[in-house]
Amino acid sequence: MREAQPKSIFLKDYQQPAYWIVETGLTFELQDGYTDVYSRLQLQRNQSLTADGSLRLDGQQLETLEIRIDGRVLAADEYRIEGDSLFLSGLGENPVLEIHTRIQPEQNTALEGLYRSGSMYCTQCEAEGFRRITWYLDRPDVMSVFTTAIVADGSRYPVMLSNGNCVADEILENGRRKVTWHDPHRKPAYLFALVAGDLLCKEDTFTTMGGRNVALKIFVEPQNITKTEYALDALKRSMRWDEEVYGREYDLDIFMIVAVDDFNMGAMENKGLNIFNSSCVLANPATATDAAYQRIESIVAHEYFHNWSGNRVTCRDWFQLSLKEGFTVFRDACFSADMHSATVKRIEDANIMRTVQFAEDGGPMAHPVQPDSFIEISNFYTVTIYEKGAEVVGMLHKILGKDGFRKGTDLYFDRHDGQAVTIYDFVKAMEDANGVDLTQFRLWYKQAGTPVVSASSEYRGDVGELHLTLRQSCPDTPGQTAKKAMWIPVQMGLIDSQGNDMPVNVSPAVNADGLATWTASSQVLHLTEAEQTFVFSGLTEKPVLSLFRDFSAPVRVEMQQTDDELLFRLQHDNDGFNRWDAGQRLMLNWIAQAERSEFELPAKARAVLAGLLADSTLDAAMVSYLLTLPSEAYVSEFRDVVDPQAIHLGRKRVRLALAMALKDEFAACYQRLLQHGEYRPEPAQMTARALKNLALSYWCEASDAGLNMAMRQFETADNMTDQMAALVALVNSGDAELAQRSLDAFYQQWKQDVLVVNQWLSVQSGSAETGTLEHVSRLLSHEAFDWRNPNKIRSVVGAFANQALCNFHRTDGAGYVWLADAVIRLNATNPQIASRLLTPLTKWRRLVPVLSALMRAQLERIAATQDLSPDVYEVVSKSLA
Ligand code: 0A1
Ligand code: ZN
Repeated sequence: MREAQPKSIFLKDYQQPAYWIVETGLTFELQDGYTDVYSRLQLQRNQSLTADGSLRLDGQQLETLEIRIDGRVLAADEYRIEGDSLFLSGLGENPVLEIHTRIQPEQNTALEGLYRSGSMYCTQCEAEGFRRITWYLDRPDVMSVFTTAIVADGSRYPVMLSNGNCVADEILENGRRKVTWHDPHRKPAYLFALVAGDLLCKEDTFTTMGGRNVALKIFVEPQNITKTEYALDALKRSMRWDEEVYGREYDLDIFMIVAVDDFNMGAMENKGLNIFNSSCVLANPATATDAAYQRIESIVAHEYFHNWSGNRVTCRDWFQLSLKEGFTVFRDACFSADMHSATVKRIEDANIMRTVQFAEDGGPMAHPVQPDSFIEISNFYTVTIYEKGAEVVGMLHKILGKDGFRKGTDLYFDRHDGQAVTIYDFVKAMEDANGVDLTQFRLWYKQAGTPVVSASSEYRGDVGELHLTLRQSCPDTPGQTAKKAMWIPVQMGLIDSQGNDMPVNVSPAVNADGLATWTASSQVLHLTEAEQTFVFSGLTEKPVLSLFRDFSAPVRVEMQQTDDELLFRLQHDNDGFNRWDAGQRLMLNWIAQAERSEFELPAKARAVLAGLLADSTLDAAMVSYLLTLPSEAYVSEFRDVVDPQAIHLGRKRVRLALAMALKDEFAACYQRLLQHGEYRPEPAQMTARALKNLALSYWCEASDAGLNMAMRQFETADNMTDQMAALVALVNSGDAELAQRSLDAFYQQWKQDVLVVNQWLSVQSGSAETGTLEHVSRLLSHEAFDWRNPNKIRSVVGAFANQALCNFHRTDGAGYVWLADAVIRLNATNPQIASRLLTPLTKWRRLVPVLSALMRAQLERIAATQDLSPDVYEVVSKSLA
């Protein structure tokens, strides 16, 4: 373990800075091997503090060449550098600070600050990357107007970009080119960006609702210029949607997107200059799957929406991260729901919550949507901050209704435009705009852990009443016990024997605090106490309960329903999300049963599933989800003790039983949905392909005819969705020789295309059949692999540890050793990625004892490694605590 352990930072310690930075002038001299950065900061003493003229600035891995205050060069004894801090003293009210630093983008493998990706320079400054560029007050509440000059060899870097508008472009006496950008909007340093490279640009324009003409530009490496159309289209649709749904207009004359191959995350919302992981922006039909198209659409929208939720109104400190992320994920989710199917989007989001977020909430890294403390902020770009944060905003939407919610966001944007604010301010705007008290609701931001709601009901036929008792509790999480009851919106319905919703008359009308218990317009029951009983009256028959429709709250629901009731709801529930939920519960029961003995699909269930497959009036994408078994990770979240090998076996048996029992139906469904004509990434075609390829995957498992069809589809497909689906089917066919032959052919066809090759890597690493330890180890020395590229690491190491659970959880523990080796290696080069890869190892406590001990031993080995980064240290130490 390291000598001086990194320290936690606490929300309660927040203090305003001693100085503000009114203006920031930057000049970057890009040279081979190093970059000189000249900054000129116009400071202003913070009047609200009794500051004494001393100041601490943040900096990391900087070579400090000169510091001037008000034009005077400081002698070495006039400032102090200690670790990552620069201390200055004796500053006046409005000093000008000029600093010359030298940095080495070429050596920057952490991909934070200024770094090289291929032949270009780019930046990533969120959360604390700017301090790797120059000494600064690198915190989101310090907002400044930036002017940035880039000086470089114009022939090698014809494109030089930064935030805002280009205000000058000149050739210097020495022949180098200097391009200057000015961003009129005050912003924190985390939104700063710079790009320089030999890039091509795809252009378009957008006219805003106020009549402003905006130039839209996507910059890519030349070979990718044919992959920009869809992102541009998604961008225009996002801009229009934000005007229509939130009344938000874009505010600069230019909006730019740049695609880079080496990027730690998906994308970044830098003001006017979004930088994207190339996998989240580039697509054409031959190389991108429908899933990739949809990911691109939602990430383009997400980053664009940040222009208001994040940039115009930003975060006071990083404990408020979900203020921008939760809200923006909610916004992009509604956008995707509007572009495609709202039900399907809800299913996908609930699936992530249950598979990944509930796991986080139940593990050692559990934290509230507004954390109280952290060691390394990079570790807090989590599903809790993003997805649970979005769910919390979604509950506000459910509680306030569409119009009330919009009143709240209008007030929030108006009130706080240009400010760095808190989650409290966001909720306050919702309260003030609607005249409601959300004090109890705020607990959703403060309490970690997944609440459990258990439901029990009793039907009293003689009086036509159903008595429903709901109890809520929330498990202890690290540092938090004895949680209070939360405000949980329960969207619900009562279904009669014909499958119709019955009228709801509920009492009592108000709870102990006088709050209404039922909102008829949204069909929401408000659970606000630890235990509440609701009486539904006027019932002419015993209803089937449908609770938490539309996944109305991020909770675990415990409710006894028989397999027959579940099957009934799978068939009849008027809420598409709950049809899926009922089906998943049923399948969980089947999997548990199949772990113990051979499984045969019950005749009744067979009939219902066959009916779904044949029903062409249903949304095909929804049907494909209804027929998809819960993943092994999903199943694990419903177990107290996890035995990955047993779950794998149970799931495999159920899958085979479904495939065999519905063989003819799958074949017919596949044939019915075969598409002719040109591929287009549009909703109607996408949903049909989703179901067609699901049918193919089952059909393959049941018969040679299906397998032959997969081979044909693999060879003849004119689009990646179909080719990839066929490849996955062949890889998982159980015929090792066929799998390898298909993988080889695919690689030969696509080895020139990095993004396709990454998909090829992840298909094999993530497969139970091919993703063996021996195989993934060989992939690490394949020409297509590169330890410096996060996408490739995710495709091989991430896919192995998160998807092929039976391989990762080998009973000899070798999978854990292998992952720990990867983490230790990456700790030295890219701590953010190292730390993210650790997640599967944090789950050791719930595993069966033998595996648990083996996994823990690997965490201990990592903990004992020299020079652990704060990122890895935090996750490992919290996991072992
Ligand atoms: N704000 C970005 C996410 C992001 C965060 C950190 C990064 O680098 C460490 C990069 C991107 C978003 O929400 O899209
Ligand atoms: Zn975001």
